[in-house]
Amino acid sequence: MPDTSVAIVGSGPAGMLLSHLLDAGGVDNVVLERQSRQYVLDRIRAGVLEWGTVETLRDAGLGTRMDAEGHVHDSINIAWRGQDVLSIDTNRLLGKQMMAYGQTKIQEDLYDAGDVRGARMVFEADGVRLHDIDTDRPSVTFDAGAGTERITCDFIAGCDGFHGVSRESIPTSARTEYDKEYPFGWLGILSETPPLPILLYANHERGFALCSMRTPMLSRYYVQAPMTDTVDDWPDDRFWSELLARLPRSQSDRIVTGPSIEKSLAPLRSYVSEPMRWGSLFLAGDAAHIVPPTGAKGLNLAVSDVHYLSRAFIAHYSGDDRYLDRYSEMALRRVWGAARFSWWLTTLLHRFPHQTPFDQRAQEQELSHLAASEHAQRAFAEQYVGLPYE
Ligand code: RFL
Ligand code: PHB
Repeated sequence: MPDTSVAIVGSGPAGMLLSHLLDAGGVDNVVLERQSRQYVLDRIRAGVLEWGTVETLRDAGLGTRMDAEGHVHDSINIAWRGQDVLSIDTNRLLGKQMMAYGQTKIQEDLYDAGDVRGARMVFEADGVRLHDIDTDRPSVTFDAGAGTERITCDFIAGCDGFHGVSRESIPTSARTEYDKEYPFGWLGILSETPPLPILLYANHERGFALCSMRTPMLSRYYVQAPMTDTVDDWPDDRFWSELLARLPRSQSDRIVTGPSIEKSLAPLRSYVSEPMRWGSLFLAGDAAHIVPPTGAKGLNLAVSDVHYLSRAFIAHYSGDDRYLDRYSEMALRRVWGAARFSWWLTTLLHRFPHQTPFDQRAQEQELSHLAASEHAQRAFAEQYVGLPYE
């Protein structure tokens, strides 16, 4: 008998949600996390959930605090030329909304639920290694005090993010990588100020900007910045004046500024590694793919991967391997939809090095067309709110 059915590497949203759903489906699992619990909780990341994510969390019994504290968005707003603001009302167009609820809180909810159900989680598991993934008796080892501990299992779920070990355990000859780096990053701040009530993306000659929220007294803002900058190049005064300069007056006049309580610079990248299964190893979330944050898709893709993967493992233990065999192709269909949309929106809204006045006008024309065409808005809305699960 193996020590567990599924060894899960990584306790981010993908790993912890998978553990939660497997427990609910009666499938034994162990989670190994390289960092401490507090370290994972302190990472500031995503903020906008697709409705499919909201419903997955609710169905898993993880929706109570999200429903009490989350903020429902009916629209996505895009500004350009420092004047026009287009509101794409996804609720009117499609009857679908989004939820502003921080990844930090989802992570807390998942750990708290793990404590309640007695989840087996190992934090600060150094030197995790995957073994025999091309057999049906794989194992995972990690450094444990005096020596090495080994966990044997039926399957390994690689939920260890972009810099994890799982993807790299698949022979390079067996996978194809699709990669695109962007020549800028996002400088993000959190500030204890009342946010704009709307989610607002801005295309501007000075560069992209985004206004988002966490709670009624916690705002999240981003500006495009060169990756050669550091956060020290961006004292609060510079950040606020740059943010305000990139927004139309109608919006910048409503922004309440204040000291930042967090500031970080994140690179933008599109990356997909195929297939998402190799033998007994299944990848989910950022371990298999990265999207630039412009479409707010990364966390949502992690949740849809885990939706497919948990269903596949649970069905396997009732003698049905249909979903397991099709996991990679099913998950990748949604991944590529989001990868394309995130790339397109990044290209539309950012200022690229060597961008000419022609390029700028072409971006603005595409936004004007979006404003004029309900068909174009529907196509945008359909992708922003998230493609349906299969
Ligand atoms: P994570 O969250 O990176 O978790 C992986 C976990 O694995 C651990 N790990 C290991 N554990 C054991 N052994 C090893 N060798 C290990 N190596 C790594 C790590 O410590 C970590 O705890 O991946 P996961 O679970 O796949 O979740 C993905 C999301 O975190 C990510 O896609 C989103 O944050 C992306 N993202 C957004 N997604 C959205 O859906 N909506 C958004 O609004 C949104 N905004 C964002 C974002 C990401 C951002 N940054 C910082 C890149 C905004 C930003 C600025
Ligand atoms: C955020 O609130 O952090 C956020 C919102 C929208 C995005 C990316 C990040 O596209």
